[in-house]
Amino acid sequence: TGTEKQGSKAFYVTTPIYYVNDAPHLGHAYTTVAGDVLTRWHRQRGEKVWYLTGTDEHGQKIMRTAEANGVTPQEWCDKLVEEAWKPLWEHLNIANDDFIRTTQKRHTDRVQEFVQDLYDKDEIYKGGYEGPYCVGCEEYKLPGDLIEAEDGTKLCAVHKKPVEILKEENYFFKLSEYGPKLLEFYEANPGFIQPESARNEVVNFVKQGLEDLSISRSTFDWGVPVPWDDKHVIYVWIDALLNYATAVGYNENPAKFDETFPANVHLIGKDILRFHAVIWPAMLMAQGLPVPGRVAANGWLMVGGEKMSKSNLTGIKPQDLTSHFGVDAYRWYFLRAIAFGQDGSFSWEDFSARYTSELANDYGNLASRVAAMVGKYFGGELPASTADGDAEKAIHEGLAKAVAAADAKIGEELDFQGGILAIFDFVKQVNGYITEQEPWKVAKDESEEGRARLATILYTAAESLRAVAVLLNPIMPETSQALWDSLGAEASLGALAAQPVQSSATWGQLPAGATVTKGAVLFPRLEEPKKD
Ligand code: ME8
Repeated sequence: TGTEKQGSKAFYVTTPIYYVNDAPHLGHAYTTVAGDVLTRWHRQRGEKVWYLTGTDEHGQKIMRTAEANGVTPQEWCDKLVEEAWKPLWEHLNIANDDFIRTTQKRHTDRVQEFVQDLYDKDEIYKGGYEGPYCVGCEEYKLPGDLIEAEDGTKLCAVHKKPVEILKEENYFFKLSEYGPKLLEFYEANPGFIQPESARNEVVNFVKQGLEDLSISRSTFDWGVPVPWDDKHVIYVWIDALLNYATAVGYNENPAKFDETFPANVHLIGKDILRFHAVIWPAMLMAQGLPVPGRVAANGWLMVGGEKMSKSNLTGIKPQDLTSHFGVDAYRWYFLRAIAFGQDGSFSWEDFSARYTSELANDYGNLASRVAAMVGKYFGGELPASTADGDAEKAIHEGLAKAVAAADAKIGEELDFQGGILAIFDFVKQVNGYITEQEPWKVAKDESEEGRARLATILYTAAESLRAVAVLLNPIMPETSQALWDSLGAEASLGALAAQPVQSSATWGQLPAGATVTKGAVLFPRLEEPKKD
């Protein structure tokens, strides 16, 4: 599949580069957290990974926002990037390797070279275009992309705002010539577009025939100048898509470029599917560059039945949720609650209910009970397991199953929900094991046999938690570390992030004698419940 790494190539993951007309919201954080989990998962497979995010800073939308705020576009972008975007990714523990801004020279120079090269190859010509344009999308719209207001005004179906009729003399990329090649490519690479519904949408769109693409604008100047005609700036989407190449050394650092490009996974929202699954591969084909392994579209986070957007936020910021539930629970919740690729709604009630039952009760309580019992019955020194029976074998098997399922689902299929469920099914199994084995009763039997039985039960539970800490580390790194510390695992096994997921089911890694302590409560009881 496209997500496998080849040879010495790094596993390269990207998010969209976000428009900085406003601060990030839950929707942006959703895609970025998903990318971070995928990144950490592959790192924990021992792979070399490169995770890129950044900001899209050119175009009319940004220019108008800056004007409305009485500053230059560059000043606006600098402020938003430093005060809103970067701090949120830091707050959410996003482990990106680079942050590209499209106003950086390392980007703009390379964009000019790329476009000049296409011009020299006769892939670009001068022509005219007139049509409805949505500034929100920064895109000329086709008739099928429009809806009609009650008074007959044509609206963009995404933004529900009037489109503007734009007439320009522009440069065009011969996109129409790439239809057959793209269809052939989709056919040969069925995993290229995920999910299936997105793939079907793109295939149908391309089958209808592609029009050439206007790749320059001459009615405003906030963009990268067209190198052979400085009355034009390069269309913001051409500029933006190229970030995936310029950030990893296109035309600048061949060694870095070869070991990184193309992306194994471009994570995007389904609103920008055509750009990534049609225009971007066509641009690369035109240059003879390799096309990405996969374009994975997440669904929309909805509020009140509408796509959550900058103008439709209902006032909930990522920080409002992290201050109530904590950063780890936040990272976990959206991937757990929504099947990746499907739309999903957020509600305080659902988050609170899942937090309490799955994180605090199932996971957090298990961790604290086991540590408390090792403390109470064995003075905090992990006993050896000497009396494994059928119940223990069932746990070993359950763990092996959970690891295989989680690795396939998260690492390969980008089915984050399925992977998380597989891990939590195992957590439930361990809870069931303790309930059945009743160690508090076994503890009353002070015979040698009784002690051996108690030791085996507690070792089995602690060793299970050792694996759970490893498996959940990509999703909830802070709580996994706290659990790792509480199990005293670092002393014998080393750093948590260095534990390979593939071998996490190998039984017996936590040595007898490990110092188990009752650490901080992983998921504290929530403050008074919040309501929508
Ligand atoms: O489109 N639900 O930037 P953008 C889920 N600059 N995901 C959402 C979302 C929601 N309600 N709202 C936003 C752009 N997203 C371009 C991208 S890439 C070369 C250029 C996420 O600021 C989702 O990933 O409008 C979506 O694709 C992205 O934010 C759009 O961010």
